[in-house]
Amino acid sequence: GQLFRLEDYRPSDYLIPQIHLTFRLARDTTTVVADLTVERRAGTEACAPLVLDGDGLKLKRIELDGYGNPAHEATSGKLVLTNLPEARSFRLLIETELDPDRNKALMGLYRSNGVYCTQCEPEGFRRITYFLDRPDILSVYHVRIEAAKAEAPLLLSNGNPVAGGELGDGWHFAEWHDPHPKPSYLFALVAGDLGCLRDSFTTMSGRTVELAIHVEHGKEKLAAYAMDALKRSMKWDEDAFGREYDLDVFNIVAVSDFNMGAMENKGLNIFNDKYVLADEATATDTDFANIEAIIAHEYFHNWTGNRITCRDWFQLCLKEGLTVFRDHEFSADQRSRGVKRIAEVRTLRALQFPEDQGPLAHPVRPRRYREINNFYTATVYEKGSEVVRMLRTILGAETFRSGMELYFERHDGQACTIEDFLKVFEDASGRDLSQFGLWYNQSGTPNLTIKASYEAGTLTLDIEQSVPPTPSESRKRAMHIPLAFGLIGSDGKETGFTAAEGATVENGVIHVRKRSHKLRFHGVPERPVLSLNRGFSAPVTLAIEQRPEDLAFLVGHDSDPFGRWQAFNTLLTDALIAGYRLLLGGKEANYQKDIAKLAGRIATDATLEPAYRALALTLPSEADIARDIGRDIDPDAVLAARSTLSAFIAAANREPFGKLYEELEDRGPFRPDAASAGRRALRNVVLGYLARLEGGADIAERHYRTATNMTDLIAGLGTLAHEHAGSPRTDAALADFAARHATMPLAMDKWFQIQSTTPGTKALETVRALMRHPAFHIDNPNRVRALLGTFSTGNQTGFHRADGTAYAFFADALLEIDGGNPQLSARLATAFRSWRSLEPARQEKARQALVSIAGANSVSVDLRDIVERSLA
Ligand code: DPP
Ligand code: ZN
Repeated sequence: GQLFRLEDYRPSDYLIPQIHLTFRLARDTTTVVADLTVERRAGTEACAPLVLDGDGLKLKRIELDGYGNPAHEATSGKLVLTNLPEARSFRLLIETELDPDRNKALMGLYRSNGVYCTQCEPEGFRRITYFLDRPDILSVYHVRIEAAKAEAPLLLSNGNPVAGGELGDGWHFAEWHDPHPKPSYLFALVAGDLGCLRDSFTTMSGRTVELAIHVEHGKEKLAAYAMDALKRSMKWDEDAFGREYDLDVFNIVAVSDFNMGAMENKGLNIFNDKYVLADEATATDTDFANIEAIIAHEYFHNWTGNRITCRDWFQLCLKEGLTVFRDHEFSADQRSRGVKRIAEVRTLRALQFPEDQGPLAHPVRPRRYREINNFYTATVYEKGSEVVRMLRTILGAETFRSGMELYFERHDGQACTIEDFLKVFEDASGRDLSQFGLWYNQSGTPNLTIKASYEAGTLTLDIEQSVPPTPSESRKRAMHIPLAFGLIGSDGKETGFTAAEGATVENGVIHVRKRSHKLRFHGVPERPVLSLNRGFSAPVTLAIEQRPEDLAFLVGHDSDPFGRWQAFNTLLTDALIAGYRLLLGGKEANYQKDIAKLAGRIATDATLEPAYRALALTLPSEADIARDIGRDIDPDAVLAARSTLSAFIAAANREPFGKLYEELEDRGPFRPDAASAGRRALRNVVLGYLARLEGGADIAERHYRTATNMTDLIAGLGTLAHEHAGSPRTDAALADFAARHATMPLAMDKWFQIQSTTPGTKALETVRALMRHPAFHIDNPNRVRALLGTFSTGNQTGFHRADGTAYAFFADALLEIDGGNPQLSARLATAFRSWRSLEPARQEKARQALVSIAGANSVSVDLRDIVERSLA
């Protein structure tokens, strides 16, 4: 693959202000006529060739200003026109022929369950027609769709509907016009036979917008929650950001074959149905929360992404980091802010930290790529969101808001860069943000090492920052790290200080800007307990010696919910790592009574939200523990340490946990709201503990049998399957679940997922067998992710079994998937990214598997890019 470099960007010689597209849809031969108005950019020489992108295209016809066959050279990947007219502007007509049924890559035009649909971000439009397929080319689209009425009664595209009617022979047509100039990656078309849930929304200026969610017939009711989330999102964006919707209609379509979560096409969002369809019988509380977040995310893109888009794909975080930040804020407002923040941090650490600390590390705004599809990463999205959040922390909420206003005002209708984004905040605040800008340009997770000492009213913090070397960046500059903090006195209240010197301290935030600071707080009345990085104000790792009794004190007294959660999490992690080391040394893991007591106290503290308690009592995952150990990892010992701590906490809390389990039983009608979900979450965490005790299998089985919603059903089944794998009652429950959900693919995904995550060496045989199950479809990304994705990322002992056979199996599976869907195989291959942190024998076997992929015939650019960077 070619290497693309940020510094090579230059504007296109030509613009395409208008495009008129006509689709004649048929399963194997769809024709597309693109009628382009092309304009030479001022300053471009008249002899400059026009080079259009294509990908696997078949050119049927080409006309220039009405004349056939102008001077051109066409391959499936490119169309080059030369000897163009002297006039600044001309018309170009291009006809291509597509075969949507054979498109298994799910980019461009394809069919999912008989529905024609498109995915064009980032470079799928070039699989539909030859075009300047780059985000800085903004065009007004007019789209005409013709199809057989029986096959596709519903015809949708971007913008507003402007015409429609019969064509004879059972065919019909519809025309759509989108007045907002947009990049090609936001183009969308849907045609098929779908059911629909309708509603409407009145905007802040009083305009009525017709809302529709299109789903398979019979599933309309399952879109109700998504519709509600959409209306709440529209209202929230008006209230929180002053952003109003700008078309007469807003359509959402749910399809079952989709590489991403969803896509923000202008006025026509296309969703993976996993993030639309939900009711209590089919979706877990996590699914409900994800639907709410992703509906919001795609809707918010209308302003951050669509009205203001990216100049080039290096700037992807301009829309994604900002839009994730916006959807996080939305969810925080709809649910519990403290709980939401803890969940965000857990996700960031689970997905982004390992990326930043391994061979696939890249800056939030990368400077190089071979395959842009591989940069839809946790770094661009989640760390990108953290960077926006830090900006708000540094500037304050009000100045941040004026910066955003300025951004919308100054850049509406443009394709922008990160520099444009930072500039509005510099202008709004009068501050120099050049050091802060390093967050976009420098990869790696910064570390802060802090030593604290107290003497005679003065608290001294010795703060050192370092950013570890990452691929192609060995030397790092000092970053601007906003560290929110609190000093807590022995009475549990914040203690003050009279002055601080050695670093800027304002509004509860220490501004770390140099490699080292000696920060002195004067006038501190007693030795305080430190609460640092409150609310996880900066995405960094912290190394600080804190006494267990200070951490326990924070668990009970920090006014910051994240700080409380973090303190307990640190205690748990320290205990787990100590247990792991004992087990590796051939000893038994042993744990302090205090930690079990603390767990019991948190579980039963009625002043704390149940959702918070559930998060606090969830032990760090095996992957979390492995990440904190960092090197030479033996996943079997990690699992053993975790299981023994869990059993230890359970044994010490048998009674209170048992009581809590009874008290929390849901007796009323199902409600998906955050508070109800929090109670279910706490009860299911407690179930996990109780299941470790004698009689645990009975409880889990009863939980499964009496469940009245998917959340509880899955909790019961998962506990049975993971703690009592292979037992007759587990097999019976799995068979029962499959029989009840055979016609519900999203529920069956969970069935695959539960089995692929059963710990231990046997899982490989299970996964192999499930790949031959009639319900396993290698073309369906959700199913592949449920079985193989979960196995590789969610089953540490199964995937990393010591003999390396799971790696070899997985490598073969990746190559098979790669033949149809390279984007999916490449994404799955990232499961190998932390291979160098394993113990040496496993490392070697993982390396061999990667090498075997690299050496295979016909590996896609996507997969090769991941494998080669992982090996580098
Ligand atoms: N559809 C993906 C998202 O919204 C890519 N834009 O994040
Ligand atoms: Zn997005």
